[in-house]
Amino acid sequence: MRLETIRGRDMRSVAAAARREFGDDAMILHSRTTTIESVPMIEVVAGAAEDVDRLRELISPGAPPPAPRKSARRGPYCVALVGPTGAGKTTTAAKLAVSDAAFGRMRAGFMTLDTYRAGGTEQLQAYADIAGVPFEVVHDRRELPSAMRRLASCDVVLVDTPGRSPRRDAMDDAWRDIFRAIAPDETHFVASSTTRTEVLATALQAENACKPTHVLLTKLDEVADTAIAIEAASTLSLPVRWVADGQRVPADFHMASDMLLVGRGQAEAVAK
Ligand SMILES: Nc1nc2c(ncn2[C@@H]2O[C@H](COP(=O)(O)OP(=O)(O)O)[C@@H](O)[C@H]2O)c(=O)[nH]1
Ligand SMILES: [Mg+2]
Repeated sequence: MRLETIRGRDMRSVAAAARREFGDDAMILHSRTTTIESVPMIEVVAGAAEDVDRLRELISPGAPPPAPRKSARRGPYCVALVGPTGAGKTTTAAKLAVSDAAFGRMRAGFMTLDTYRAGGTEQLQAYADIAGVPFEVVHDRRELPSAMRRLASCDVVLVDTPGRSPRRDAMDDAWRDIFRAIAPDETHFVASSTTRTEVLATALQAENACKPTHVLLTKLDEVADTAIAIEAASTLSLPVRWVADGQRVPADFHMASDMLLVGRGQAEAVAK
């Protein structure tokens, strides 16, 4: 799949350039205004129609964040975050708990399995205190049932994890054992947009055992070119519901479709 970032003075000229590049069925996935040496410019990410359609499916909001399936048996809806250390999992968990783009008015709770890294629990505890969100630390599988009972009044539980340790060791096995017992309803592979796509693909493979259901791209603010994030979504081939573009909780958190796609009508009008 090939996408191109095309810049020009106005939409007409970038659309013409997109058609030269991809033929008459060129489509525009994303557009924004930018300035280059103080000159206002339109920047678009364009591709062939079939590629753009496939990406739209991956990035479309799809079903809204699911209604919690609360029952005595199932308990709160569990959304887990996995992925490399430093990708933004803990910050994103905090955003998910309080952002309107996530679960709206649903009552969220935190659970962390990040118990052996220095500062692992404190970071999320601090967010929990500020937001008034219940917080549970689980060191061991045997602690899980009681932690879940204490979170039973929540609609959704956000599960933070340590990320893969460089060596796959006993610590790694310990949290993965708890993770399997939780069996989250959704598992988002949290990935920094600044990481090269090949490296992300390997990191995703390393998390296979956690069965990721989505990709959540962070640090969009640190990439100059949105096409990079869009290509990462394409390579990882999992749906992308949410993205993050900064450190502010929860302001820098959005629906992926709002950040990465232009409206379909607009895209088609542009491509004509
Ligand atoms: N620029 C930027 N920084 C972020 C973003 N998300 C998280 N961070 C920062 O990245 C660093 C690591 O985040 P953290 O949540 O601790 O990552 P974790 O190890 O995956 O839990 C922190 O300094 C965060 O403030 C983002 O979207 N943009
Ligand atoms: Mg963390």
